[in-house]
Amino acid sequence: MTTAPFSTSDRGSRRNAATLITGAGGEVGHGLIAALHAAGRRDLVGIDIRELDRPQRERCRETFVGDVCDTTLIERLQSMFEITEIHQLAAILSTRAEFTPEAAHDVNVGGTINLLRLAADQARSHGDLVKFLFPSSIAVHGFADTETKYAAGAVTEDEHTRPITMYGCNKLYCENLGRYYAHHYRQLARDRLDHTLDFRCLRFPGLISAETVPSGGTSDYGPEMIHAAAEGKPYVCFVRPDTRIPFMTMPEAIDALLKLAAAEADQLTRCVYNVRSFSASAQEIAELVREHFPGAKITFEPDPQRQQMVDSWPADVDDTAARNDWGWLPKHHLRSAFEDYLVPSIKARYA
Ligand code: AKB
Repeated sequence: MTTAPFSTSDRGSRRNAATLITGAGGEVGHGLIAALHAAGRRDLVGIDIRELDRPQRERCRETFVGDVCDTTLIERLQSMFEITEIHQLAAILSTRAEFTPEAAHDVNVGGTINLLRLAADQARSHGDLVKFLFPSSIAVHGFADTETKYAAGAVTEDEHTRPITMYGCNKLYCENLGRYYAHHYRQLARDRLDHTLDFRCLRFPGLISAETVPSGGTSDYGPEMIHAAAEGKPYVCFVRPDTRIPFMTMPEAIDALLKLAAAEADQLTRCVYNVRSFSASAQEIAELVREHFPGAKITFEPDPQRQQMVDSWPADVDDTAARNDWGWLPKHHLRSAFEDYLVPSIKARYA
């Protein structure tokens, strides 16, 4: 745990200004902290259950090794910082959550409520809105069978939201919690605040990073396949070749978070936005991997349970609302994601 001396912020209080990032050591956390630091932000406070690596620690004003379910830690943050922005990235992803669903609920929902409460308490104490960025997921959608899935095509934010995973249930509930805290929190209390937080949410598809390898997700077959080939290792894909879901690269995901965070509130017609760069089948990804890594040994051995989870997710999502409200535009399609980002970056990583 690193600490810094108290300083008097420009509000005359004895608390440091802070942008709080939970799950700071995760895939999105790595990219987000690097991007915010590169953009000149020097108020970053990172939290993770494991100590952050040195480059991450050096990009943060302070870091804490701790659990978002730990209310003592949350109270310490309340006493130490004037928080104006929170990125609640801490989560147990869909595969890992199906082994310990109650623990996933504790982290994904209990942790998020703790941070929403912190944001509301901060708004009360320093008098400003707290901007709250929350990553949701395509896992909030649920299809009973692949025929319905493929007939639906690219779904909007409000279609087919009947998740079959604990992770998807958690994310869908937290989307509604964020809307509640932002607009209806303590609505009968005489001392309620009219505005506590500015809740903004992205529903991420499968994310593919060249810098990090995912763990605990069910869309991980995409990145796992590429990283295995780059390391010269065989890969056994746990879904069928025809399995199709939307994906985006990690840099695009980080850019989308920053763009949504920077949007003027009056641009936004909703709290929750779909984003995606391309829809791809496992076979299409495998073909591009073999094209760029000719020796790649990729086989398919579907795991029926994980297959059912991915089959319940949409083949694609409609990102029109994000394009119209705050100018989201994907940078890549499938082929350019490989040629312009994944292959050169991953080859450099494993060189
Ligand atoms: C997962 O696979 O659980 C996540 C997701 C699709 O949100 N990557």
